[in-house]
Amino acid sequence: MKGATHEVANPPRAERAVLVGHAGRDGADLPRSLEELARLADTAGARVLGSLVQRRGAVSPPHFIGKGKLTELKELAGGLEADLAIFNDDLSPPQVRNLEKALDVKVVDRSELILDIFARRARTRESRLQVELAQLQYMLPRLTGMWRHLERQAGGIGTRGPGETQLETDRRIVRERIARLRKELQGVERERETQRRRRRREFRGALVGYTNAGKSTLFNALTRAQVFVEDRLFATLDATTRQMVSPERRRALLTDTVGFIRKLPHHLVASFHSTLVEAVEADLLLHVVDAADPDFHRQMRAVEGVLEELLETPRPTVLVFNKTDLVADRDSLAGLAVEFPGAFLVSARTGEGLAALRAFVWEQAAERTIAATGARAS
Ligand SMILES: Nc1nc2c(ncn2[C@@H]2O[C@H](COP(=O)(O)OP(=O)(O)OP(=O)(O)O)[C@@H](O)[C@H]2O)c(=O)[nH]1
Ligand SMILES: [Mg+2]
Repeated sequence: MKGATHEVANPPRAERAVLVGHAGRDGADLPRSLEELARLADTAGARVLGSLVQRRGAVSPPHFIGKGKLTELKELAGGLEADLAIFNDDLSPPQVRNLEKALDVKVVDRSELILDIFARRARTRESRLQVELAQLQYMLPRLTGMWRHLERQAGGIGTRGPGETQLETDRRIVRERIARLRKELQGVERERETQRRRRRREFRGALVGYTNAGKSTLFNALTRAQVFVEDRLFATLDATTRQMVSPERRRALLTDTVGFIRKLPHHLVASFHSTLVEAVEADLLLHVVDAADPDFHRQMRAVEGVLEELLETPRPTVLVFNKTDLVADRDSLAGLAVEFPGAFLVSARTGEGLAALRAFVWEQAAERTIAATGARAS
């Protein structure tokens, strides 16, 4: 991160943000989705001061929201002295420009916000390359859009010179950088491949799930590792793999991965593709769900959606409902067991249910060893 030491000495003032949602996009999901947007904004370092929702009508092309809502938003942002309006949906490049002009504040959409968080959180060389690649790909059509816009606005003979050339140059620079990043990433992937080959013979499990479900906490509990855990979104960006050792000294590998979220920016999934695929191509996926989150059904569907996008063939998956210590109502836990037979109910924090989960992993590992030996024998 540039100027990191500077930031510590002189922390920047948090940006003041208002959130904007459109029921036309999220429907009944909107309140939850906006709550999540507020958490994302907080994770990105903004202070959320208010929000505005368009409940009726279709998405309108010039400003995404309708005229009346636009006026309302301008008043709200002005009254709160906001620097920033964060939209819960992806905006087209012209929409961003129109909105910034009308509102006189910076406008950011959901994808851009998530990309920003990833950029702040990326620590290893690989994740930095991946995030930068995603950001540039997100930016590229926006540069193009700006260029088209200028062309249209200025128009005519004699106005197509320097402006167009400059933007063409920008696009070329971005494209070249994208090509270079891709190459560097291929290099990193080759290094991984060597590691992967070495690990192929061992039983591998991978923790997947919605962001903040408690994957890293569970990972630490199961492997006694010290992976970073935080009550914020996207605490983990890099896949980490550690050994699990059974009482009989049997070994298996467990991988902790980046969390998923609904409307995960497409470019991010694309650039993290190799890391994610490697992680989720495990012998067993442990889908970790935050049992204490009232929204967990939707979160599960979002995770399943990303997994489908990543995997050609589904992997053996077991559901792990975590944070049972936060579910005061024991009946609802019993309900979960009925609704999802075969799922594990655990608390990574208190250790409740972990013994059964461990036993299951070892059982699976043993079965696979038998199957593999059998296959070799035949
Ligand atoms: N009460 C309780 N809190 C938990 C439990 N497991 C995790 N947490 C908390 O939930 C928050 C998120 O935990 P993480 O382990 O970072 O979650 P994650 O799924 O790895 O999140 P990302 O890396 O952001 O995707 C932290 O504040 C944890 O302390 C649990 O079993 N009970
Ligand atoms: Mg994590």
